[in-house]
Amino acid sequence: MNRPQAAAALAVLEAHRVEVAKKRTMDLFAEDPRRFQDFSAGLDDLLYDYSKNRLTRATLHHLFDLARACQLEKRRDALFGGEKVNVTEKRAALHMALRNFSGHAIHVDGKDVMPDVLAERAKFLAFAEAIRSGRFAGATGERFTDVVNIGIGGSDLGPAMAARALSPYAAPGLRAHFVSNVDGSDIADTLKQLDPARTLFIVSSKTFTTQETLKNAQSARHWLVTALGEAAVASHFAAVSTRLDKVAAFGILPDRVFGFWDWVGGRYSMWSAIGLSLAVLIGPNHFEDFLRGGFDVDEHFRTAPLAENIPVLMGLIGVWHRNVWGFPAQAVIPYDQRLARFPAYLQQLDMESNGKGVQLNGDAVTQATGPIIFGEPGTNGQHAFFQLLHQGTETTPVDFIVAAEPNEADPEHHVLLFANCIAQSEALMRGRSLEEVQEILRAQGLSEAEIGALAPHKVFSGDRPSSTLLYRKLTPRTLGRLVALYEHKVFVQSVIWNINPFDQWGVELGKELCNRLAPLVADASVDLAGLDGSTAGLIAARRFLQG
Ligand code: G6Q
Repeated sequence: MNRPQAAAALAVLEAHRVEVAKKRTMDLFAEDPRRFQDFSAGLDDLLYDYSKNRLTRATLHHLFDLARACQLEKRRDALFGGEKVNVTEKRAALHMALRNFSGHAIHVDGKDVMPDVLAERAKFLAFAEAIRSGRFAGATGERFTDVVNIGIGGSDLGPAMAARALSPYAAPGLRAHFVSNVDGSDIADTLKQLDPARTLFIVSSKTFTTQETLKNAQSARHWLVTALGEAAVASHFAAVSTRLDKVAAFGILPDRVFGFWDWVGGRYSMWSAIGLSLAVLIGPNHFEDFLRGGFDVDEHFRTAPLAENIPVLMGLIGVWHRNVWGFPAQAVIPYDQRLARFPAYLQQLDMESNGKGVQLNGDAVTQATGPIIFGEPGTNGQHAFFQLLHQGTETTPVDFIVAAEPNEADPEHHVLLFANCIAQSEALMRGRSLEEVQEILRAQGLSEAEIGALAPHKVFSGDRPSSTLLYRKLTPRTLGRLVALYEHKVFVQSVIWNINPFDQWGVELGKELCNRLAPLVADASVDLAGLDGSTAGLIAARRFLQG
């Protein structure tokens, strides 16, 4: 860190870690009967419990000092104030305007964007309703039963994650599908299940230049035209893009093209018309509830004091783990099967935003930045990679995410699900010492020789940190809150690290090289001279294998 105050605050935290490390987390609970109450924060029916992390009141105090040294509140206000916080692309990052229910103006370059936001939202939600009601039908007059979103990255992961999460809110008889990969098997496997007469395609691409999306859209168009003729394109295609000129060239009718703005980053765009497939599936009212969940968190993030501010706490505790303890990864484990795609969604949100090595001024960072994010739903993960979480040589902090109430009617499943979730966080914290293991094995009647051989394998170090996000039920509003909490957590960390979370230059080089290599892959007669040995060798091997 080359910002002196921030570096000083971080140095205080590093010294403080030595003190904290002298105590076990279990002892912190034993010494402080109020630890759960004091190390948790709430937002309506959502609770963030961070008491099982290895930290004390002094830790939080030092973390808030770090936040102040990095001018977190000023930077947050600049974000909400529409300043061009995305410095490398000279843009604001105002996805919050898409879920602004305050009635107040939000300015970008001196212009209130809210009238356009509300008009565009009304337009795409009216279209969603027309599809749902059957008012807009297919070319043969049949009602749409299947909606296929064609998009990738930020134009896919959010709506795909949310469509699964909110499936209990879907209209009966409507299915949403998501095609993203340029691998032809993705679209082929999807189309196999569909009847062209009842299928609506939504081509979602901010730039409308993305190779994968354009290729998939062309294949979908060909499939439709083969079955129903060229004229059917008008009623079976819609698009979401900021490039209306490029969409028109594809043959999609202007009144079926829904826009958004360059101040909405791709991975922050599910609140815009990029959420159209979700809006068709769950309907305008539920979609607005989802937006309201995002707004709840914006208000909380903007106004709650640092000590009660959930995204601030999440971000700073992440910094404590990443920079002071040196933990390289962060697991996110939803004990909610319908959040199965939430870790993948967060992978993009977090790793594309904070996987950076350069500060805002172009200097190299001097501390670690974004952790590796991974996860799978519990309880499945328990039977797979949790071994490493409990006994591996790296400590991996975990976010557990769980509802108090299921969407399903069967309460017995949920008792087991919830018990598993809290058992895992307890086990990670509590651990099991060698003495405890020896005692258990003795009670089981093992010989001392057997105990000596087996006991070390059954020891758990404990003190493995975790936080739990508990909410009443996975509703559209809850999902909106979860997504916005993580968005702002990522922002908080970017401020501490002094990096730009809103650009993604790291994805460009591969795209550029692909464009150069594709003609060499396509045409076996092209000479491979000038390529590195491995790249040339792999193309040659493919040519050979293809005969
Ligand atoms: C997200 C990224 C990226 C983007 C995709 C799709 O923040 O910019 O994931 O969303 O590359 O881009 P288009 O929407 O332009 O097709």
